[in-house]
Amino acid sequence: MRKPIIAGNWKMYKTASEAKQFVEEVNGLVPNTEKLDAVICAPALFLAQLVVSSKESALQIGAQTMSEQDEGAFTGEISPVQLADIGVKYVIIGHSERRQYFGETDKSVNQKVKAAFAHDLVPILCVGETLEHRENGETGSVVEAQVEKGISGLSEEQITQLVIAYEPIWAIGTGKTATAEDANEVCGIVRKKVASLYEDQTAEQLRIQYGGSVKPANVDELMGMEHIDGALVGGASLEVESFVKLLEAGS
Ligand code: G2H
Repeated sequence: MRKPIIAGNWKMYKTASEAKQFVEEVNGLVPNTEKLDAVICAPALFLAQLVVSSKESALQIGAQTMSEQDEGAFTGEISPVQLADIGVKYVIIGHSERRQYFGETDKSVNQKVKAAFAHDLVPILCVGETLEHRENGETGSVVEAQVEKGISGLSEEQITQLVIAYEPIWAIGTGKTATAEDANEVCGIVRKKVASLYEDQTAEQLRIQYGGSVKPANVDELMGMEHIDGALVGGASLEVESFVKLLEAGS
């Protein structure tokens, strides 16, 4: 049985005081940690404060990106060493917005995934196709290639700890959600691809999230699907009420 994981991705929203207030309100409302992993991936600026604010709760804190380097002259970057040092547990890697606006490639994404594991951070590796890919019938091949390149060089053990988020780019922040069947089909393709590269039981343990306009109204149906083990949630993770509803649905 795979443990469900609901992760909020706040993107570049909230002030420090709003972030602190959110976590303080959510702290007591996070369901039993045995049943679900609940994560908030906040702007880097607030991470240290939120780790402290969520110390007594099951809520875990994640970053939205990081450098693949441990340290050095890389102005503006944040390293996996620094994230791990302050108690961050998860890190989103290769979100489509990072690939689109910040030049991240499958190669750099793979380096970041490996760097995350090297410092005991759990990477949430994002993959997904554009609308054009989908209309051209290239969804499967595009996603398979992103997965294969993204996980290159990982051990069987690391695959069992990894989280892959399937996020069709056309469904991100648009209000359009893939149907649960379509999302499940692509998550199944992801698992099959991993099974072709690793042991079957390793692929069975891999957790795959769906992301793209997930909200309380559609989360049950998505989470009910065979290959969907959780959600990566942007907009609906910004309000306490809807985030808690998502956690309740996931547990
Ligand atoms: C996709 C998702 C979170 P939203 O980017 O990663 O955002 O739920 O707003 O579509």
